[in-house]
Amino acid sequence: MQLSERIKLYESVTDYTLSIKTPVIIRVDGKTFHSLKLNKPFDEWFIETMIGTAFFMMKNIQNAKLAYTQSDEISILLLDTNTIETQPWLGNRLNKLVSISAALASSYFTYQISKNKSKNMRYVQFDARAFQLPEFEIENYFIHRWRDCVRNSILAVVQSHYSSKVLHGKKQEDMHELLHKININWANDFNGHEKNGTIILPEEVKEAPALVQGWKDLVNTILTEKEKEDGEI
Ligand SMILES: Nc1nc2c(ncn2[C@@H]2O[C@H](COP(=O)(O)OP(=O)(O)OP(=O)(O)O)[C@@H](O)[C@H]2O)c(=O)[nH]1
Ligand SMILES: [Mg+2]
Repeated sequence: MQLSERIKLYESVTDYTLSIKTPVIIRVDGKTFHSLKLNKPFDEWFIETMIGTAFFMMKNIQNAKLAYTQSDEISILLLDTNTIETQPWLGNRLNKLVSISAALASSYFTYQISKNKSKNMRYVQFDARAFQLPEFEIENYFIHRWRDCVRNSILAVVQSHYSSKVLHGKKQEDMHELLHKININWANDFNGHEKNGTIILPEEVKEAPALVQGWKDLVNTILTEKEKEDGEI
Protein backbone atom coordinates (compact mmCIF):
# COMPACT_ATOMS: atom_id res chain seq x y z
CA MET A 1 0.00 0.00 0.00
CA GLN A 2 1.24 3.46 -0.92
CA LEU A 3 2.46 5.69 1.90
CA SER A 4 -0.19 8.38 1.27
CA GLU A 5 -2.96 5.79 1.28
CA ARG A 6 -1.65 4.25 4.48
CA ILE A 7 -1.41 7.58 6.34
CA LYS A 8 -4.96 8.46 5.24
CA LEU A 9 -6.15 5.17 6.69
CA TYR A 10 -4.57 5.95 10.09
CA GLU A 11 -6.12 9.43 10.06
CA SER A 12 -9.56 8.21 9.02
CA VAL A 13 -9.96 6.01 12.13
CA THR A 14 -10.82 9.03 14.32
CA ASP A 15 -12.44 11.18 11.62
CA TYR A 16 -15.90 11.03 13.19
CA THR A 17 -18.82 12.73 11.45
CA LEU A 18 -22.07 13.64 13.23
CA SER A 19 -25.46 12.92 11.65
CA ILE A 20 -27.05 15.45 9.34
CA LYS A 21 -30.48 16.98 10.20
CA THR A 22 -30.06 16.27 13.91
CA PRO A 23 -29.51 19.12 16.41
CA VAL A 24 -25.88 19.73 17.40
CA ILE A 25 -24.77 21.39 20.64
CA ILE A 26 -21.27 22.82 20.96
CA ARG A 27 -20.16 23.92 24.43
CA VAL A 28 -16.91 25.75 25.15
CA ASP A 29 -15.65 26.23 28.70
CA GLY A 30 -12.74 28.38 29.92
CA LYS A 31 -9.72 26.37 31.10
CA THR A 32 -8.77 27.09 34.73
CA PHE A 33 -10.67 30.41 34.68
CA HIS A 34 -10.82 30.36 38.49
CA SER A 35 -7.25 31.69 38.26
CA LEU A 36 -8.19 34.80 36.21
CA LYS A 37 -8.16 37.87 38.44
CA LEU A 38 -11.90 38.69 38.46
CA ASN A 39 -14.14 40.76 40.71
CA LYS A 40 -16.27 38.74 43.13
CA PRO A 41 -19.00 37.61 43.08
CA PHE A 42 -19.47 38.88 39.47
CA ASP A 43 -17.07 40.67 37.16
CA GLU A 44 -18.76 43.03 34.71
CA TRP A 45 -15.86 43.06 32.23
CA PHE A 46 -15.73 39.26 32.27
CA ILE A 47 -19.48 38.95 31.68
CA GLU A 48 -19.38 41.43 28.77
CA THR A 49 -16.40 39.62 27.29
CA MET A 50 -18.10 36.23 27.51
CA ILE A 51 -21.17 37.74 25.79
CA GLY A 52 -18.86 39.26 23.13
CA THR A 53 -17.22 35.85 22.65
CA ALA A 54 -20.65 34.25 22.21
CA PHE A 55 -21.57 36.87 19.54
CA PHE A 56 -18.25 36.28 17.76
CA MET A 57 -18.85 32.52 17.71
CA MET A 58 -22.43 32.93 16.46
CA LYS A 59 -21.18 35.10 13.59
CA ASN A 60 -18.63 32.51 12.56
CA ILE A 61 -20.63 29.32 13.01
CA GLN A 62 -22.92 28.45 10.15
CA ASN A 63 -26.41 27.29 11.21
CA ALA A 64 -25.98 28.69 14.76
CA LYS A 65 -29.50 29.42 15.95
CA LEU A 66 -28.87 30.44 19.55
CA ALA A 67 -26.10 30.76 22.11
CA TYR A 68 -26.40 30.64 25.90
CA THR A 69 -23.63 31.90 28.11
CA GLN A 70 -23.26 31.66 31.89
CA SER A 71 -20.15 31.68 34.06
CA ASP A 72 -17.18 30.73 31.81
CA GLU A 73 -19.15 28.60 29.35
CA ILE A 74 -21.03 29.11 26.06
CA SER A 75 -23.45 26.59 24.54
CA ILE A 76 -24.40 26.96 20.88
CA LEU A 77 -27.31 25.25 19.15
CA LEU A 78 -26.80 24.37 15.47
CA LEU A 79 -29.67 23.30 13.22
CA ASP A 80 -29.04 22.36 9.58
CA THR A 81 -32.75 22.06 8.93
CA ASN A 82 -33.57 25.41 7.24
CA THR A 83 -34.06 23.54 3.97
CA ILE A 84 -33.33 19.99 2.87
CA GLU A 85 -30.26 21.37 1.01
CA THR A 86 -28.79 23.15 4.07
CA GLN A 87 -25.30 21.78 4.71
CA PRO A 88 -23.97 21.14 8.24
CA TRP A 89 -21.18 23.43 9.47
CA LEU A 90 -17.75 21.95 8.53
CA GLY A 91 -19.51 18.86 7.23
CA ASN A 92 -20.32 17.97 10.88
CA ARG A 93 -16.77 16.57 11.20
CA LEU A 94 -16.30 16.27 14.93
CA ASN A 95 -12.57 17.11 15.07
CA LYS A 96 -13.21 20.29 13.10
CA LEU A 97 -16.30 21.31 15.11
CA VAL A 98 -14.47 21.14 18.43
CA SER A 99 -11.10 22.51 17.33
CA ILE A 100 -12.46 25.50 15.38
CA SER A 101 -14.97 26.34 18.16
CA ALA A 102 -12.28 26.27 20.84
CA ALA A 103 -10.03 28.37 18.58
CA LEU A 104 -12.76 30.97 17.94
CA ALA A 105 -13.42 31.41 21.66
CA SER A 106 -9.75 31.34 22.73
CA SER A 107 -8.52 33.79 20.10
CA TYR A 108 -11.36 36.29 20.62
CA PHE A 109 -11.09 36.22 24.42
CA THR A 110 -7.28 36.47 24.35
CA TYR A 111 -7.52 39.52 22.08
CA GLN A 112 -9.99 41.18 24.47
CA ILE A 113 -7.88 40.50 27.56
CA SER A 114 -4.81 41.89 25.76
CA LYS A 115 -6.68 45.21 25.29
CA ASN A 116 -7.66 45.51 28.96
CA LYS A 117 -4.85 47.18 30.92
CA SER A 118 -6.40 46.30 34.30
CA LYS A 119 -6.31 42.53 33.61
CA ASN A 120 -3.15 40.43 33.52
CA MET A 121 -2.42 39.45 29.91
CA ARG A 122 -2.81 35.73 29.41
CA TYR A 123 -3.21 33.42 26.43
CA VAL A 124 -6.49 31.85 27.53
CA GLN A 125 -7.82 28.53 26.33
CA PHE A 126 -11.32 27.15 26.04
CA ASP A 127 -12.03 23.44 25.77
CA ALA A 128 -14.88 22.37 23.49
CA ARG A 129 -17.24 19.45 23.08
CA ALA A 130 -19.84 18.78 20.40
CA PHE A 131 -22.65 16.28 20.56
CA GLN A 132 -26.13 15.56 19.29
CA LEU A 133 -29.42 15.31 21.13
CA PRO A 134 -32.90 14.38 19.94
CA GLU A 135 -35.12 17.44 19.47
CA PHE A 136 -37.21 16.71 22.58
CA GLU A 137 -34.08 16.94 24.79
CA ILE A 138 -32.80 20.29 23.47
CA GLU A 139 -34.88 22.35 25.89
CA ASN A 140 -33.93 19.97 28.71
CA TYR A 141 -30.25 20.46 27.87
CA PHE A 142 -30.60 24.23 28.25
CA ILE A 143 -32.67 23.87 31.45
CA HIS A 144 -29.81 21.72 32.80
CA ARG A 145 -27.21 24.46 32.01
CA TRP A 146 -29.53 27.17 33.41
CA ARG A 147 -29.92 25.24 36.68
CA ASP A 148 -26.13 25.05 36.86
CA CYS A 149 -26.05 28.84 36.35
CA VAL A 150 -28.53 29.52 39.18
CA ARG A 151 -26.71 27.16 41.55
CA ASN A 152 -23.32 28.75 40.77
CA SER A 153 -24.73 32.26 41.01
CA ILE A 154 -26.17 31.77 44.52
CA LEU A 155 -22.98 30.01 45.58
CA ALA A 156 -20.77 32.82 44.24
CA VAL A 157 -22.77 35.42 46.22
CA VAL A 158 -22.88 33.45 49.45
CA GLN A 159 -19.17 32.53 49.18
CA SER A 160 -18.26 36.20 48.99
CA HIS A 161 -19.79 36.68 52.50
CA TYR A 162 -19.38 33.37 54.33
CA SER A 163 -16.49 30.95 54.86
CA SER A 164 -16.52 27.47 53.33
CA LYS A 165 -16.72 26.11 56.90
CA VAL A 166 -20.09 27.86 57.48
CA LEU A 167 -21.34 26.78 54.03
CA HIS A 168 -20.39 23.12 54.40
CA GLY A 169 -23.44 20.89 53.73
CA LYS A 170 -25.82 23.84 53.17
CA LYS A 171 -28.71 23.49 50.70
CA GLN A 172 -29.88 26.26 48.35
CA GLU A 173 -32.71 27.31 50.76
CA ASP A 174 -30.17 27.58 53.61
CA MET A 175 -27.97 29.80 51.44
CA HIS A 176 -30.89 32.15 50.72
CA GLU A 177 -31.52 32.30 54.49
CA LEU A 178 -27.87 33.15 55.21
CA LEU A 179 -28.07 35.97 52.63
CA HIS A 180 -31.34 37.34 54.08
CA LYS A 181 -29.62 37.55 57.48
CA ILE A 182 -27.21 40.11 56.02
CA ASN A 183 -29.92 41.91 54.02
CA ILE A 184 -29.05 40.43 50.65
CA ASN A 185 -31.91 39.23 48.45
CA TRP A 186 -30.44 37.21 45.58
CA ALA A 187 -33.65 37.47 43.52
CA ASN A 188 -33.75 41.30 43.70
CA ASP A 189 -30.17 42.43 44.14
CA PHE A 190 -28.53 40.97 41.02
CA ASN A 191 -29.10 41.52 37.31
CA GLY A 192 -30.51 39.05 34.80
CA HIS A 193 -27.18 37.80 33.50
CA GLU A 194 -25.74 37.34 36.97
CA LYS A 195 -28.74 35.21 38.01
CA ASN A 196 -29.77 33.44 34.81
CA GLY A 197 -27.08 33.86 32.16
CA THR A 198 -27.77 35.35 28.71
CA ILE A 199 -29.33 34.02 25.51
CA ILE A 200 -27.96 35.41 22.24
CA LEU A 201 -29.91 35.29 19.00
CA PRO A 202 -28.70 36.02 15.47
CA GLU A 203 -30.10 39.33 14.25
CA GLU A 204 -31.96 37.94 11.26
CA VAL A 205 -33.84 35.49 13.49
CA LYS A 206 -34.86 37.58 16.53
CA GLU A 207 -36.85 34.63 17.87
CA ALA A 208 -35.58 31.65 19.79
CA PRO A 209 -36.36 28.34 18.04
CA ALA A 210 -39.80 27.03 19.06
CA LEU A 211 -38.23 24.00 20.70
CA VAL A 212 -36.75 26.12 23.53
CA GLN A 213 -39.60 28.58 24.16
CA GLY A 214 -40.35 27.48 27.74
CA TRP A 215 -36.72 27.68 28.81
CA LYS A 216 -36.27 31.05 27.06
CA ASP A 217 -38.98 32.53 29.28
CA LEU A 218 -37.18 31.23 32.38
CA VAL A 219 -33.90 32.92 31.43
CA ASN A 220 -35.45 36.10 30.08
CA THR A 221 -32.09 37.82 29.39
CA ILE A 222 -31.97 37.94 25.61
CA LEU A 223 -29.73 39.87 23.23
CA THR A 224 -29.63 40.05 19.43
CA GLU A 225 -26.63 41.03 17.28
CA LYS A 226 -28.32 44.35 16.53
CA GLU A 227 -28.58 45.23 20.23
CA LYS A 228 -24.89 44.40 20.68
CA GLU A 229 -23.96 46.75 17.80
CA ASP A 230 -26.13 49.49 19.30
CA GLY A 231 -24.13 49.15 22.53
CA GLU A 232 -27.03 48.03 24.67
CA ILE A 233 -24.99 45.62 26.78
N1 LIG B 1 -14.68 36.09 40.35
C1 LIG B 1 -15.41 35.61 39.33
N2 LIG B 1 -15.19 34.36 38.90
C2 LIG B 1 -15.97 33.88 37.90
C3 LIG B 1 -16.97 34.66 37.29
N3 LIG B 1 -17.56 33.89 36.32
C4 LIG B 1 -16.93 32.69 36.34
N4 LIG B 1 -15.95 32.68 37.28
C5 LIG B 1 -15.00 31.59 37.61
O1 LIG B 1 -15.06 30.61 36.61
C6 LIG B 1 -15.12 29.32 37.19
C7 LIG B 1 -15.88 28.40 36.27
O2 LIG B 1 -15.94 27.11 36.79
P1 LIG B 1 -15.14 25.91 36.13
O3 LIG B 1 -15.20 25.98 34.65
O4 LIG B 1 -15.64 24.66 36.79
O5 LIG B 1 -13.65 26.17 36.65
P2 LIG B 1 -12.28 26.38 35.88
O6 LIG B 1 -11.33 27.00 36.83
O7 LIG B 1 -12.51 27.14 34.61
O8 LIG B 1 -11.78 24.89 35.62
P3 LIG B 1 -11.86 23.98 34.26
O9 LIG B 1 -13.00 24.48 33.44
O10 LIG B 1 -12.10 22.59 34.76
O11 LIG B 1 -10.53 24.11 33.59
C8 LIG B 1 -15.79 29.54 38.55
O12 LIG B 1 -15.41 28.59 39.49
C9 LIG B 1 -15.30 30.92 38.94
O13 LIG B 1 -14.06 30.79 39.62
C10 LIG B 1 -17.17 35.99 37.76
O14 LIG B 1 -18.04 36.78 37.28
N5 LIG B 1 -16.36 36.43 38.79
MG1 LIG C 1 -13.88 26.48 33.19
